[in-house]
Formats: sequence, structure tokens, C-alpha cells
Amino acid sequence: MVLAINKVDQVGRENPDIYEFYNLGLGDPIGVSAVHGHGTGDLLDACASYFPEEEEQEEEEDVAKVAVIGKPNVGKSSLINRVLGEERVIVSDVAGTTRDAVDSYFENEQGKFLFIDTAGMRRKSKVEERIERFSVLRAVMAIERADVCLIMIDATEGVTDQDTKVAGLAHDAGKACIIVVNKWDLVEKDGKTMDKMREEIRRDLAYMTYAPILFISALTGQRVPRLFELVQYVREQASMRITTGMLNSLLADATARVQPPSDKGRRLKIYYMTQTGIRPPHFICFCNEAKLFHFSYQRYLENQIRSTFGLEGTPIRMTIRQKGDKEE
Ligand SMILES: Nc1nc2c(ncn2[C@@H]2O[C@H](COP(=O)(O)OP(=O)(O)OP(=O)(O)O)[C@@H](O)[C@H]2O)c(=O)[nH]1
Ligand SMILES: [Mg+2]
Repeated sequence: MVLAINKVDQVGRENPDIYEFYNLGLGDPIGVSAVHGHGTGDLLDACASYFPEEEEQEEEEDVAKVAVIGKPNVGKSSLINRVLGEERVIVSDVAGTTRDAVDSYFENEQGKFLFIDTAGMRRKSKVEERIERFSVLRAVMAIERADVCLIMIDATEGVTDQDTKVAGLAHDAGKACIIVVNKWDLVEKDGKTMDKMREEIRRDLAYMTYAPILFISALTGQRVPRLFELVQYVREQASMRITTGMLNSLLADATARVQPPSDKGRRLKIYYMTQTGIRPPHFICFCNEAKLFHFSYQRYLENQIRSTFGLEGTPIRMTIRQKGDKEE
């Protein structure tokens, strides 16, 4: 409750009469003048202090933020229109139609979603470079904001250099990803086309084998409904917490099956592993000597973690600490 005393029209000097309103026992009286407007700032502050602080954040929490990224003309805006069921963003066959990141809110049985349309990313001629750089910057900011990135690839062109770069941005940002192969309607298919394409993607985006691949057509809507559950799925996977107990029994198994590497008679000893973060899942391994912890062994452990716990669609971060390293 906030007690407002109106018609306190004098500015500057505090009206002594206002103190008598303390007798009401309703808390601090706030003198305002509805006619002149003074005191209304204090009044609003007093009201705002009763608003639950967390609310906004909680609401944000259950909205899945999805950035649609990819090179120009791949169909990012078309997909968003298809999802929304209306022509919300501009679609055209002119590359570079979308210049800015555009947010669209959408809700269905699978949850709440914020789709972020982005500008197509690629290198351009000098003339357009400035606009281009700005657009790319906005797309990068969209990736930062997102929980999940849809990396869109043109089925008629396969994986190009630009796609590799775009996917790399999402990977480096530690975002959950889904590889969306669009324009599937244009591809002439036999029984093996999808598998072949999948293989090609796995080879060209080798650092991203964790990302599920979905073949869609933004034009006909084929498999677009599948996207919602997949987005929620990878988002949950990226938020998974694995207990230290489970990690260490995995570690015991893994090191028994494949011995840790050694060098000049010194063998890597991994004391224990613990998860310190989510989105993406982050693990810290404590060991005797970090330089013995070869990348290939890290890779092996990562694969063990994935085959036990899934973590589909999300990159994993692993930090190696050796005895004597300072705590952060
Ligand atoms: N056949 C077919 N055409 C598509 C599909 N998706 C998009 N297109 C067409 O591809 C062209 C580009 O689509 P946009 O949605 O504007 O592409 P964008 O990725 O937003 O492009 P920029 O904003 O320029 O980066 C348009 O002519 C679309 O009609 C699809 O699934 N199948
Ligand atoms: Mg667009």
C-alpha cells in the first residue's frame, strides 16, 4: 500500500501538514499534486518498490530465444514467416534483404519462442562492406542473445565456406545449435539423397557433430513443426547438470578402458572432474600435468560424456587444471 496525499501544491518547502497523515498508520505519506504533477516521481518509486523483482527474469527464462542465421537468400525470413503463419518479415530473392535483426514472438503447445531473424552473412564488395559489417555485427549480437541457433544451409548448394563461418560463430559462442537444411522441396531425391547430404554436412562441419540436422522447406512447410520440439530439446540438453559423482564414475570407467597418455615416463593422472556451468555445459578436469592432457584424450572424454549423457545439440567446454593452479 502507498499513501498519496493530494493537493500538496506548494513546491520546494515540505508542507508540515503532511506529517499529520502518519497518524493513519499507513506508512510514509507521499505528498503529490495531481494538478501540478510534483511528487509523482516519488509516488511512482514507492509503487515500483512493491513490484516483484524477479518476475521479468522468470518470464524471460521460459522463452526460448532462437536466432536464425545463415548466408543471404537461404530462406531465414521465409522460415520465420512460415512459423508465424503470416508475412511478418520481408522475403525476396534479392540477397541481403534483411538488414537488421528482427524479433518475433511466437507461442504454441511446445512453449514460448522468440525468433530472431538476422541479416545474411557473407563477404561483399567494398561498396557495401560498411552496411555489411554492421549487419554482420547485428547478427553476431543476435547469436549472443540466443539460446539456440538455427544454422540454415541451402539444400541446392550444400555446405559452402560462408556456412562454415556462420556455424563457427555459433559454435564459438557456445550456443546450442540445429542445422537446418532448407529448400528441400527443390532437391531431386532418390532414397540416398538425405544420407549423402547428412554425410557431407558432418564432414564439412566436423566440429559440430553434436548438432541435429533437420531437412525442411520454408516454402511448403515440410518438417517446420518439428523445429519447435527440437529447439526445446537442445535447449534442455544445454542446461543439463551432471553430478560430480556421476562424472567421476564415468571418469573411472573411461580411464580404465583407455589409458591416459604419457610422455617420457610421466603419465597423465586425472584426479577428478566436475561440472561448473551450463549453456554450454562446462567441465573442469583436475590433473597432475596439463601438458600431458592431449587434445585427443580430451576429445575421447568428451565423447564418453556425450555417449553417456547425450548433451545433444550443445557444444561442451572443458578446462584443464593441474595441481598447483590457482583457483579463479
Ligand atoms: N523453393 C524454395 N524457395 C525458398 C525456400 N525458402 C526460401 N525460398 C526463397 O528464397 C528466396 C530468399 O528467401 P528469404 O527468406 O528472403 O531469404 P533470407 O535468408 O532471409 O535472405 P536475406 O535476408 O537476404 O539474408 C525467396 O525468393 C524465397 O521465396 C524454400 O524452402 N524453398
Ligand atoms: Mg531475410
